[in-house]
Amino acid sequence: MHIKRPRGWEIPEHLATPESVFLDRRALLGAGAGLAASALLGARGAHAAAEPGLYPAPRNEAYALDRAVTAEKYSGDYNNFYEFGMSKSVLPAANALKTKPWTIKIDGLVEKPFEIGFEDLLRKVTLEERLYRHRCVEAWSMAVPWTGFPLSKLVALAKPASGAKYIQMQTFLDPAMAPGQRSFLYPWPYIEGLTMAEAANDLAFVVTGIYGKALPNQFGAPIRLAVPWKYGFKSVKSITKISFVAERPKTFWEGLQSAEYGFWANVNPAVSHPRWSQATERVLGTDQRVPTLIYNGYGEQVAGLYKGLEKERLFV
Ligand SMILES: Nc1nc2c(c(=O)[nH]1)N[C@H]1C(S)=C(S)[C@@H](COP(=O)(O)O)O[C@H]1N2
Ligand SMILES: [Mo]
Repeated sequence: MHIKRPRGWEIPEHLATPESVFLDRRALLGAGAGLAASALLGARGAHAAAEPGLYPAPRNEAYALDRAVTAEKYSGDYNNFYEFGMSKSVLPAANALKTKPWTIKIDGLVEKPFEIGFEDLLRKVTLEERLYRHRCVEAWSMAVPWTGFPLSKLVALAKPASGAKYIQMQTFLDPAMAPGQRSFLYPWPYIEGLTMAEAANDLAFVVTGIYGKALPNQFGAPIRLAVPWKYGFKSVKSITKISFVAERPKTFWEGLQSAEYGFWANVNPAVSHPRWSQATERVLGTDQRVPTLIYNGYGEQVAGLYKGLEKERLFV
């Protein structure tokens, strides 16, 4: 069966962005629809009261795109989330992800280890929306409006000790909930990490929402990372533990195949993956391949992080 999909340039900009969501919301509020609003609150109960108006968050215009936003119908049903299966169609399986309650443990080289509930964490930060590119190591890409807050804010809350050199982030471990974790072929749980300098960079973003709403499960609800200058596998999903450590973390993909997936994983079109070229990328929702950019186009903000590290495998 052949389904004709609109090409990227055929999708009107207003459909490819969550603008319509914003407009609907403004219309509702603007109409002074007190009755409608309280009816909504009544219907949604405690949740609505606990998260008053977090989404959509104001957009930070400093993070602009050179391309159209990828519509959710493409990005939301083409995901990598190995905990729920090895295919791209993990959306139905990810329904099993239970995100309430959700606790994040902060430990390692910090002033005082602690645990914080996801809702409590949200009360300590200010959410903003940023348009980011995302480049998977498999050579597909998308551009999406993430909602979240700078990772540096979380680091400040954690109060790391001076001996902390890396921040390690870990996904939940629950084979009963996540069928993929029943496979012994993978070094569960999923672990990722950054240097403290990378974590302090403005671009490193803790994500709690997308398309002007809380993260749908398949995107890594309720809280994930977005480090857009690195290959997508660095952007760890559904984080339950953040550890400040002195040694470089052994990451999930390194544990699996270190020759192909390293610690740094900075995007570079000139450095091929051992099994394919990284020169171009397929943009989700289009038939187009476009040139891949060094640091995925974010070199101005991040290239300085790697001065003096030229001997490292920075681009694998
Ligand atoms: N816990 C966890 N995080 C993960 C993955 C995963 O399988 N498990 N896949 C990674 C990869 S390879 C990519 S490309 C992105 C995909 O994010 P998306 O599904 O929101 O597009 O998530 C990354 N984070
Ligand atoms: Mo990826």
